[in-house]
Amino acid sequence: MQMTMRWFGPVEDKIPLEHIRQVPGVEGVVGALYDVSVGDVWPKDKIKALADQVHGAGLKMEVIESVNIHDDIKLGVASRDQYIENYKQTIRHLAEISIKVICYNFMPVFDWMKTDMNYVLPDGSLTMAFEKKDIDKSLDEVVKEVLENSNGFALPGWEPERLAKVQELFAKYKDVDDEKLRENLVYFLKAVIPVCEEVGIKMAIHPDDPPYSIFGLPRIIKNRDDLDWLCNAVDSEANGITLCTGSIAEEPANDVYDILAEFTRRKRIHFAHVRNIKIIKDKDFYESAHLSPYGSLDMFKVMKALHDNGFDGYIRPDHGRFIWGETGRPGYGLYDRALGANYLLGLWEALEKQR
Ligand SMILES: [Mn+2]
Repeated sequence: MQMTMRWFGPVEDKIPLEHIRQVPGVEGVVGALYDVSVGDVWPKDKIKALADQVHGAGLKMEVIESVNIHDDIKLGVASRDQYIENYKQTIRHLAEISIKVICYNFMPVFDWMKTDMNYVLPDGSLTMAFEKKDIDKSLDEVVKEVLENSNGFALPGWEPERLAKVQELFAKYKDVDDEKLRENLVYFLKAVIPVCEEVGIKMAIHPDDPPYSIFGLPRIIKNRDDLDWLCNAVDSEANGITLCTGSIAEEPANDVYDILAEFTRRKRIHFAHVRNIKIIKDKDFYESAHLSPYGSLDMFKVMKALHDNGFDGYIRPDHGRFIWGETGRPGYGLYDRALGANYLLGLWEALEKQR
């Protein structure tokens, strides 16, 4: 198991690599290029420059989050073939710089959705929350609120230039239902997985966040059966999963521990996002501190499901709250993610020593 933290690069992230290096037990960062348009080939020299910088700080970079999928691939229009060729080239470039895992998602329009970016907890810390009443507003209103409450930081998957045309994007997806989206994902995977096998990279799909339809958009990676379908659609270890405990748990009917155990056993979980969420009522929730008593998930059971089934992939504490006066990109402060990483490492050490 390799503990990592996400890092948004020298321009986008105000947290220095040197600080991440000082978090005990964190061996690497999960990186990405943020100055390449979605759909374009990632130039090898830019990937190498990023990797060199990370390595220079004494950290590894073996996971990319994310190489985003162009909408034309999700929509299944003719121009997708060129974008898929570009994606294959990016995979080859990443492999040459020793990348092992590519996290991606196949969600139309939004990579994730929260309704409150500065939800205040009883201890005064700030976190992200999702409340259904706030999503029943108009689409434009919801998008505007999220973008305005990002503390001035670009939000991953919420590129303002893309979301400025959100109504246009929605119109394009009007004829894409779950079935069509599944076909388009399989078309993409059948093209890229052979390249991954050849160069030794694993794809790892992030589940839908939240794992149910919002604004009438199709959703296909929501639960155990969807993950089973994905694994069978292209039966290769290179066709894997980023298991995000928070996203999966946002649907209370999902059994997070069983899902973790099954897909770890099946060797398909290459990357784990481990965070806790607190269900407020029905499907409303906020992202809590990582410790079990603060959320609705039992984090010992989460780590045990990974550990006891032979997990040897990458893990990161996913999001954190803002504490000790820190501000920045919502979910990605240093302090609470560092606390989360160390709590998870503590649970792991106990599991290892009890073996
Ligand atoms: Mn996640």
